[in-house]
Amino acid sequence: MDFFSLQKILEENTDFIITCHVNPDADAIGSELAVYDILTQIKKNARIINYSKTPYNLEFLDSNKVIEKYDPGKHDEVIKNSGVIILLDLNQLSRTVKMENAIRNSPAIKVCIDHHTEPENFSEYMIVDNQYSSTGEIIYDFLDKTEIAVLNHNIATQLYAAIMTDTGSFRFERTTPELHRKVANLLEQGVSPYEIYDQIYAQFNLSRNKLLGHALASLELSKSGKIAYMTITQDMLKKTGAFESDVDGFVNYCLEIKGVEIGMLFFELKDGVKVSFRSKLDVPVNKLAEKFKGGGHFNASGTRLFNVKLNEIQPQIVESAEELLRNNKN
Ligand SMILES: [Mn+2]
Repeated sequence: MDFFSLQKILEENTDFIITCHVNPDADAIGSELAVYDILTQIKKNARIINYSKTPYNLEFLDSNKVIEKYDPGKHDEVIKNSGVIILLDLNQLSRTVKMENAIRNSPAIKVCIDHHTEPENFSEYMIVDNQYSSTGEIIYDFLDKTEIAVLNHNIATQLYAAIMTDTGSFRFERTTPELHRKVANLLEQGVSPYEIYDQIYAQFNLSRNKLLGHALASLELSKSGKIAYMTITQDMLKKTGAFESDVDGFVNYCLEIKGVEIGMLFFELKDGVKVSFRSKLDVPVNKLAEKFKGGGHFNASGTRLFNVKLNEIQPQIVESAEELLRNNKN
């Protein structure tokens, strides 16, 4: 679908639901709030309903507290009766966890705007392009091309937060001259890079940094020395009082070791294991995630495995990562 077809859908409908993936990041939350502002500007009814609670370091983005946490009793009817459901920063309906059935069964038009690989084709209205740095950048282009609404200070803040975080503060591969030109236009709206960075990355609870200490202490290197991995257990969470969302970004420390090409974070869930993969430029860790029922981007991916034990799955995944590196050299 192109931007003008999307514009038409927004203009021709009245009631909208906006949602994103489980454990939302700033790209998800910022994109939602930007789309919400656009819809509000063109006098539409919009609600943001998310499966997960907003992480506390992103709450400043939702200063009017419009994001609702999913409650089946309250929201299943709303999802059923809405005209359009806009899904952001995800391209598989299962990423909405317990909202999936309500969304799948709703007769609403489903619009998907995303930049991940391997989309599930659940709708004819999809803008999915993994050449984009972030979902926020797609929203930027949509606004820029269609001029459906005004790029105001709030939208600029949301999109800046989305783009800054998904580019690793403007260092990942999709950080292009064009992207910087777009971001310059966001800054023209008076957005403060210092303030947004500070809110997202420098206002954590002490418990999060204590957990980071445990994570760093758990670091191990694989035989080849090219894979570094850390492990977070439920016990560490309990000890420190940190949240699952606090581990966002920890995995990047694995790549900050000389000679390491793949970084992995193993997070023990109550009923399984969550694994995050990161890699240096030419190593496709999306392949690794796909091998273990997950997905994502070339350099950043992940998976959730249920009914497996950490100590059993960890050596298997480390070995698969070694294999990927061996094959990648050929
Ligand atoms: Mn994203």
